[in-house]
Amino acid sequence: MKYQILDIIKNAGEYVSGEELSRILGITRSAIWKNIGLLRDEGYVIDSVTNKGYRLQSTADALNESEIEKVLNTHTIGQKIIYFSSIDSTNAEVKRIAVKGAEHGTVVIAGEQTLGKGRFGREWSSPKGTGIWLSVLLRTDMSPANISGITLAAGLGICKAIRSLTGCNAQIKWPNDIIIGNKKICGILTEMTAEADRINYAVLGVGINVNTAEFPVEIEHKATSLMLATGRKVPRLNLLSEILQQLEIELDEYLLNPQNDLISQYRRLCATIGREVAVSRNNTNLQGKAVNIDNNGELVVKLADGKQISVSSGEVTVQGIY
Ligand code: BT5
Repeated sequence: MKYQILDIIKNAGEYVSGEELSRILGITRSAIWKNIGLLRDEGYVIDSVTNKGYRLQSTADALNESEIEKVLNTHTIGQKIIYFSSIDSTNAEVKRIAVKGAEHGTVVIAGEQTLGKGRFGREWSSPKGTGIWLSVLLRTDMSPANISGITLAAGLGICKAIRSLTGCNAQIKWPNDIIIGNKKICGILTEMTAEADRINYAVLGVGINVNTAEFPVEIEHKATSLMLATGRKVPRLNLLSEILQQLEIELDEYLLNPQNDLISQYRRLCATIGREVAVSRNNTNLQGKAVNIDNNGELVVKLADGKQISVSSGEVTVQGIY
C-alpha cells in the first residue's frame, strides 16, 4: 500500500490531498497517514500541509530495493538487494539466507538494527534513518587465512567512496575503521564459516554514520558522522551507490588475486602508521610505533628496543585516535 501512495504522489509532482488518496485507494485517511509515516521511515522526504495534502520532496535518502536498483552501477555486488526497515543485525540475516542458498553479492540493508554487532561481541549503534547498515554475502573458496584481506579491501573501497563523494579526508584506522579526524564514521565486521582449508562463505558487514546528529554518551567522544564532518546532510542513496561500486572493484580484485596491490594502496590511506601504539601480548604490555602494514595485512610495530614485530588486530590500541 505504501508504494501505491508513493507512486501517486510521485506522479502528481504536487500536493495530493489525504481525501483524494483515500478515495483512490479505498482506505481511511488515518491509514494514509500511517503509510506516509512508513515511507518517511524509509527516508522519503514528504511534506504535509493542512488543506493541501502530501507532496514528495526528495527520494535521495530512501534506501529500499526499488530506489537502490535505479542508482546501482554494479555487476555482482547488490544484484540482489533485500531491504528491512528494522532488523536485529544485517550480518545475522545474511547468515540466515546464506544457508538457504542466497547468491554471492546479495546485499541486506536495514533502516535500523536493534542488535547491531561490532567485533568481539561489542555493540554497534544503528539508529533509524541515520546511517547505512548493510551486509554483503561473499561466496569464495579462498583460504581462511585470507579473510582479513576482505576487511582491508572493503575498508579501502569505502574510504575511496567517501572521499570521492564528500571530499572528506577520510582515512583508515587499521584494520577495520574509517575515521575523519580522530573519530570513527564507519566500522567493518567480517565473519565467515569455513573448513580447514577453504572459506565456505563470508559476511561483510558495514556500518556508516551518515546523517547522525548525536550519539549515545558512551560513544560521543569517538564517533562522528558525515553530516557532522561536512556540515551538511549527505544523500544516502548516492553514497550507497558509490560504496557498492567501490566495494565491487576492490573485492572482485582481491577475491580473484589476493596478492594484488591492495596493501600498497591501503598504506597510503592508513592513519595508524606513524602513531604510537600499545600492544598487549602474552599478558605483557609493550609500547611502540606503528611503522608499516606488512604483506599479510598485519601491523608492523617498532618497539623501544628497535625490534620490529607484526601484530594482529586484537592486540593493539592506537594512541591519539579515540
Ligand atoms: C566495528 O566493530 O567497528 C564493526 C561494526 C560493524 C557494524 C555493521 S552494521 C551492518 C552489519 N551488521 C551488524 O550487526 N554489524 C555490521 P568494533 O571495531 O568492535 O567497534 C565497536 C565499537 O565502536 C563499540 O564498542 C563502540 O565503542 C563503537 N561504536 C558503536 N557504535 C558506533 C557507531 N555507530 N559509530 C562509531 N562508533 C561506534
